[in-house]
Amino acid sequence: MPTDKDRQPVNLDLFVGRDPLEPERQVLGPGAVLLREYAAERDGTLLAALDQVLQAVPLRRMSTPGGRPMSVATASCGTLGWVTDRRGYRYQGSDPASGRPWPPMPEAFAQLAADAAAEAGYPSFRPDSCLINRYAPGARMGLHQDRDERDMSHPIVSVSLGVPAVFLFGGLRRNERPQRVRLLHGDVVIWGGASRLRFHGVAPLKAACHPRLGRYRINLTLRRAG
Ligand code: MD6
Ligand code: FE
Repeated sequence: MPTDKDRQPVNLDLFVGRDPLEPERQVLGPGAVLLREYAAERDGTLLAALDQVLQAVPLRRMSTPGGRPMSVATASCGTLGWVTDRRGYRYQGSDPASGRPWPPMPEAFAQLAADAAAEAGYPSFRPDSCLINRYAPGARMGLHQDRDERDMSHPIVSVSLGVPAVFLFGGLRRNERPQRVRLLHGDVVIWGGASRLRFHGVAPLKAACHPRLGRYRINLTLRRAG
């Protein structure tokens, strides 16, 4: 006989596998799409390239303009890197920690971003900046808009690797309640067009273990910043 306990719904936040009912391609809004597992078959190439980049540029917790350390550890590659400090948020051509240029963007990153963007309806996207974010358990990203890029006609391409996270995808105004979208290893979100300035963030990471990345989630955010 099934007991009451057996009838409890599965807690999907703690379930690390895929839900077979979730579509491969999910429209999140006008110009915004989630391509589930789009990067999964290239993950070995991406992770090898990531290791190379992180040997040249260390992950570090930057400070917000308010002076508080971010919970996420970051680094960049490409001709422009995203930085934050007391002076604000911006892109710049050199790493403030070393004064040296950022490492070049691996072709595997650029190609993935171009392919995913084309699949989402942005056929001529070439990124010049890749932000690498590493989330440990508890790390999060508050709701914000991406508005430091020069030309807003280019989309943002966001690649999730490692442990699952809940992506918060809001509206054009901060007070709109965000959609909660579970992102697993290999998932790619592309947002541009009418959704380019939508507020977004990442809920605090739950503790979990991924066979390749251990307790971490890595997010690659690819942009045309300059
Ligand atoms: C993420 N990151 O790490 C999403 N946006 O999954 C962002 O949305 C982001 O880390 C602008 C600047 C820095 C970021
Ligand atoms: Fe963002």
